[in-house]
Amino acid sequence: RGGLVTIGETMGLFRPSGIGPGELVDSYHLTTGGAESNVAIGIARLGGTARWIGRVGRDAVGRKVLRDLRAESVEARVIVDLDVGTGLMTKEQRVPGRSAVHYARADSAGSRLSPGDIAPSDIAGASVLHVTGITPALSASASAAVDAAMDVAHASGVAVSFDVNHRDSLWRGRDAASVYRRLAARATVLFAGEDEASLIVGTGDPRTLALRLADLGPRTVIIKRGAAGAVALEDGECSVRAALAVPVIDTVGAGDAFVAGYLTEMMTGADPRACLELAVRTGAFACLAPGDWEGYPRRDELGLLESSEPVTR
Ligand code: KDG
Repeated sequence: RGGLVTIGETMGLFRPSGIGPGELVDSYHLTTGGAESNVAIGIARLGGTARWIGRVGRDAVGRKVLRDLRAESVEARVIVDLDVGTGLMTKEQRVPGRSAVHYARADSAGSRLSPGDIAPSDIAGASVLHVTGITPALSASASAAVDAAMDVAHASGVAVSFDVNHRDSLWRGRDAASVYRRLAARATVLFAGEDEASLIVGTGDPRTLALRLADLGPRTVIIKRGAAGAVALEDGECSVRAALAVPVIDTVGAGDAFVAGYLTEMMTGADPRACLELAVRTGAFACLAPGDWEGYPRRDELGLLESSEPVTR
C-alpha cells in the first residue's frame, strides 16, 4: 500500500505574459492546472508517490495534461473522451499578486467523469484518496464518481482527504454547503479556508470553525488561512502555524501546494505540527512563481527561503 490517489478535472491554463487587462497583454502561455492534479504534482515533487485519474478530450490540450503530469512523475490514468474537448481556464492579473480565473469548462471532458472511470484497484492500494469540492460541482456523474471513490476507500481502509475548494461560479445557485457537509462526514482529513468553513458551519474564529467541522466526523481538520498561516485540530488537540512571508507573484495553486505538503508528511506518520510545517513551506513556494504548480518545491529546495546566499554555485 502506498501513496496518494486523486480524481478530478485538469484543464488547459492560459497564463498571461504580464499584468493588465487580459485582452491587452502581449501573449499567453499554455500550461495546465487542476486542484487535484496540482496536489499530485506537489507530492511527487517532494518525493512521494501520486496517481491522478481524470478525463480529457481527444485534443492537444488533453495530450498536454498527460504530458505535464507524466513529466512531473505523477502516474496519470487518463480516460480520453471522444465526444467533447478538454476544459480551459484563463488567468488575468490586474493587480500584482492577485489573480482572476475565468473558466471555459461547461460540458468539458473532465466534467464527464463518472463512477465507471474509477477502477477499485486504483484506490484500494493507496494510503490516501484525495478529493475536492470542485468535482461534485461539475456534473451529477462527476459527483457520483467522488462517492464511488470514497466507497472503495472506506471498504479498503484508505484514508480520505477532502479539500472543500469552493468555486462559487460552478455551483450556480445550487446548495454547495449540504454537499460539503456530506463529504466532510465521510472524510478522515478535511481542509477548508475560513470562508469555506463558515459556509459549512457558520462564522467563528479558526479554532471554533475547526471544532465544529470536526463534529461532522473527520478525525483531522485543517483551516487554511493563507498569509495568516493555518490551524490543525486532531483528536481535540489544536496546532497553530504562522505562514512564511514571501514576495507573492501568484497565489493560485498555493492551497493545493499546502495540501500536498501536509499529506506528504502525514503519509510518513508525522504529527500535525510537522505536517503544518511542510504545508506552509510548500504553500509559500507556490506563491513565488506564476502558474498553479510550476513553483512547487523539490525536497532539496525547501531551505532556500532562509538562504542568505544571493548566488549558489
Ligand atoms: O487550486 C487551483 C485550481 O483550483 C485552479 O487552478 C483550477 O481546479 C481548478 C478549479 O477548478 O478551480
